[in-house]
Amino acid sequence: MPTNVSIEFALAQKKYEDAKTLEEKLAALLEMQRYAPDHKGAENLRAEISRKIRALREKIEKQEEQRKKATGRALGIRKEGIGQIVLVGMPNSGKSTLLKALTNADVEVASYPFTTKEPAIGMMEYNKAQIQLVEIPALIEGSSQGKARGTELLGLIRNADAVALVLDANNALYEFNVLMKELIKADILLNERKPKIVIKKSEFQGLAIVGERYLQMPKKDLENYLKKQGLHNISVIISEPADYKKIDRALNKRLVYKKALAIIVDKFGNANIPEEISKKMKAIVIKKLDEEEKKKLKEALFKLLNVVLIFTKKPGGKPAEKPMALPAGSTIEDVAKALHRDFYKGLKYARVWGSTKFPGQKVAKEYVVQNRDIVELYC
Ligand SMILES: Nc1nc2c(ncn2[C@@H]2O[C@H](COP(=O)(O)OP(=O)(O)O)[C@@H](O)[C@H]2O)c(=O)[nH]1
Ligand SMILES: [Mg+2]
Repeated sequence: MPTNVSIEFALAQKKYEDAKTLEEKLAALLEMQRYAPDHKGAENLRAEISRKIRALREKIEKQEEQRKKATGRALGIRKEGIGQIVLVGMPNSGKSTLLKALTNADVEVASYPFTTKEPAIGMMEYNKAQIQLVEIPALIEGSSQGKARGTELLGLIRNADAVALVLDANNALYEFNVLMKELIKADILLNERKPKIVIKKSEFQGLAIVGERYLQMPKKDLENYLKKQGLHNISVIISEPADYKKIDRALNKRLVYKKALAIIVDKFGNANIPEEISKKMKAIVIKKLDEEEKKKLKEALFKLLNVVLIFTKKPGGKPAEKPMALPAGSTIEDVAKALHRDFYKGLKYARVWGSTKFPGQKVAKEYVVQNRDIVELYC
């Protein structure tokens, strides 16, 4: 190794040497590559880094395939209701207490850690819809390295629709930081937006970059960056300002993005919400778990799912007992599609009670429905 490397390079190299997982190693190598000396004498070094990156990518892909197979077999809790939210926290934070208070689940609440050794499932009612809550056995520092069945537990989180972090008020910020760190290491990002960058393998030779005007680096540099990683035949479609961090995220196929909130369990009546937490996600302090607090919690948990509940009705009839859940932003046309193919084909207009100015107002197919609307379709 040449001695005239930058401090950034040396630090990245240290990260590489300390890295425990393949993903960490890859991240460190990419950093080394970025800071590698560019003079002629360092050619071998650069080539070696590129070689290592290519080999690691292949290894990660293989590992990923195996993991996928394993997930199909062992992991994943069958989803029920309109969405699955996992309760994630460190030992003794109050997960079981919450699950018990919000659902019909019969779980053990105890003052010693690791009481809950298997995921516990409960169904929470919200406006006649059912939301599945799953208490995940406690995460700890090192879960992402497989400690305390971490790989399996993080797999369950990866599969869920949304995440509620359950934090003990006495230690909220510490617990928050540990959980966030473990989740990030497991490639689970909370409340982050997926970059609007699509990277696809291409059947054609060469790199095609679309959306060059969004690049925050010279196009040539990005091309070199990708080529050095062994990515020669790909197309990159960029639809928003993009720096290397965003490009790396788009390249990392293992990343998942989840909506999240924090529930701070205040056992001694002295909780405040640390700014570091509220900057990242909505945080709710729970003191007594009375009806009012439960209502607030249910509302916030429902919001995480980003769906609207729609009650359909037949002309002249009563609204359906149970609502249907559709992605937020759905239209009358989507309601019809979800209900029945025939409705969708013959749809003319609808009447809506709830979000419209007048009860039973006539609306067109393109009308965007809101939560708890009652909808009558006309074919
Ligand atoms: N005072 C008080 N104690 C709580 C509250 N929530 C949980 N605890 C206590 O904290 C301990 C751990 O609770 P548990 O729900 O089993 O935590 P888990 O390990 O995260 O499932 C138990 O002794 C609970 O009684 C709360 O809201 N107020
Ligand atoms: Mg528990």
